[in-house]
Amino acid sequence: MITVTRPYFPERENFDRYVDSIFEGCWLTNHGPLEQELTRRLETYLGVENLLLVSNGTLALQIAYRALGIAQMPGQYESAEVITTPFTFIATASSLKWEGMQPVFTDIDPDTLCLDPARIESAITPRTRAIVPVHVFGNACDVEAIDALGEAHDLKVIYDGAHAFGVTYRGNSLLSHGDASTLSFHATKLFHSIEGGAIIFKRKEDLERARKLINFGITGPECIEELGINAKMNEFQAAMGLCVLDEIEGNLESRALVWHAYAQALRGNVQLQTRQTGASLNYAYFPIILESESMLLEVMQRLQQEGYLARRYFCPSLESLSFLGRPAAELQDEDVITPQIVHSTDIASRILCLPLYSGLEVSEILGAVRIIVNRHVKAA
Ligand code: T4K
Repeated sequence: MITVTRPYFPERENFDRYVDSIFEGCWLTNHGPLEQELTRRLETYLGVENLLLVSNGTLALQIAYRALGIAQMPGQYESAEVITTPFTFIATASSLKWEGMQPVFTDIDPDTLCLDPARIESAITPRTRAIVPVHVFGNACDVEAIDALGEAHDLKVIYDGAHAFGVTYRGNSLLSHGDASTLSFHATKLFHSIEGGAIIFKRKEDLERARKLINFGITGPECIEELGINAKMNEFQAAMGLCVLDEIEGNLESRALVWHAYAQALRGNVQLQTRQTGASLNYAYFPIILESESMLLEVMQRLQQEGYLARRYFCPSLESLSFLGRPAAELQDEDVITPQIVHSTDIASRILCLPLYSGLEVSEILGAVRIIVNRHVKAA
């Protein structure tokens, strides 16, 4: 079966060398030498400063909220609101709710699939503390417009860049926008450390605070400065990250072949995500948007019959999940705004991500392409 993705497995001898160094050094976690090396190398590779490695991309978001002071702390303030997109993986919104904040969903641009900046301003209330946009499938958000809104309304901006590893925008790292950007290094990502993630802060002081928070708030042998959690990356995660980074160029080249083969065969036959001008491609995902949900279900079934497991990223649109909604009492409040979501619901019902990973042969995807094109031609 050709699955939607497959983890990148680096050269075994390279991984063994890093693992040998772990055994020799007798150091497994808590800011070990490989974690430090990976931090330095990622800062260089990505062209960023103030990068903090953490144990996964969900905790990266949660720690960023805490370090920037927007997460609700008991008794501090009630019902902090954060504007975010409903068209994303559940972790973007659940991390907010988990931290005691209320996600307020505003609609996406139906072409780029990212948060539409024009819809953000009318959703801002006195309770709004931040904006959490997502670079969906590695496509850059309209960062200029969103950063400007954050500044104008004194809101923190945290970009969920889980899909945006290595993406540049107008020559600089896309991840250098906002007060912070987060990454996921989950096994299914183009760069991974089995599980893992990172936060890239604009300001050094936020990085330093976050460094404390991921280690229980501890700053010295007998010094616990504030409430923290355990969100550290361990040495085996860092070893995998280093090996995957060693081979990142080949990984990207292999993905690019598949991505461009899909694009060439499908452009004009089926709707594709509109890429942001000035942003580079990282070949993380290949989504297609079909004409209707019934056509999507039919295409998915035909693909599965032929051995292709495409996935409905992202479905459902998150505003439909009642556990992310407001408590009933809050809905009575006069200043509560519930923006209308049209595009995200529509796109979520008819979008499909095709198999894409390093090592997938172009010849292996041709069957999938044929099924999609034939179905489209029949429908037209
Ligand atoms: N923000 C955004 C925008 C995100 O997309 C994500 C994660 C996060 C935040 C949170 O980051 P993390 O806390 O996860 O670091 C997968 C990933 O688990 C998840 O990391 C990712 N986004 C999401 C988009 O995709 P599932 O539920 O689709 O994973 P799963 O287990 O169904 O795997 C997908 C395919 O990969 C399978 O068909 C088989 C293949 N696979 C998977 C694994 C784990 C393998 O072949 N081998 C493997 O070891 O969520």
